[in-house]
Amino acid sequence: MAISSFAKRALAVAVMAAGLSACGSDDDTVVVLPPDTLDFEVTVYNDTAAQPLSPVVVGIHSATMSLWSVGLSASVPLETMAEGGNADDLAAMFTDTNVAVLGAGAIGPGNYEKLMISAEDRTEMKLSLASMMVNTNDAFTGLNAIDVSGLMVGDSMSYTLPAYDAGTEANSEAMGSIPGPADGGEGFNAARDDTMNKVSRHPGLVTQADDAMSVLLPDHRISGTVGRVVITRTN
Ligand SMILES: [Ca+2]
Ligand SMILES: [Ca+2]
Repeated sequence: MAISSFAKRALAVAVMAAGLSACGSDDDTVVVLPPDTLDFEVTVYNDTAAQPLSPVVVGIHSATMSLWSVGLSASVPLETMAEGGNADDLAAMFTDTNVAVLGAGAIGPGNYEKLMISAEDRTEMKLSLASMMVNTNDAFTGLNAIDVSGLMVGDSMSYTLPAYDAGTEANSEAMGSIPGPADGGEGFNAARDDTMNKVSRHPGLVTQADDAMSVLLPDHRISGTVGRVVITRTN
């Protein structure tokens, strides 16, 4: 039976204390246990009708790191992912003991992908995830700093995926402005022509039923949640 991360930390402290108490005697050996690595399986489900999800970035990080904050302007790496679907720069934000993995490819409507990620055991273990709905200007989804430090081996946590607006590109859904298969238009553009310039829950897509300039059809709409994530600790 596996020992919980908390129990291992307590054991490490006890061993260290025993080592320290031995100082001054003939036996001054201090035992330092190597950091444990925790393994997680992260399954991402796309529940939309017609919105492929761009290759997902999943990371585990400290409490001081955050990929975005609702109400604040998006970072350039988030803007890059939310407008064009490329999460490489977001993944590069995970440095030192913060780790990230990228999905193998886009996740189509009704499909899912399992990603494996391992991270050094520590007190703060936050899991974040991000992906673009590619038939949009700058709509994305994800999880922001979910605490996985207390998850036991074999246990799972499930979350629904909300739709966010990066606030970095106007929601015209016009021809030439959407990188996904509904349009094949532009992805990332460094200009910020969305008057909000802040991350928010997505207000809803403009379709041809709303505005003849839009290239989107009713199936492209996103309402409520766009998918689910199941996080399972495997080791
Ligand atoms: Ca927008
Ligand atoms: Ca932009």
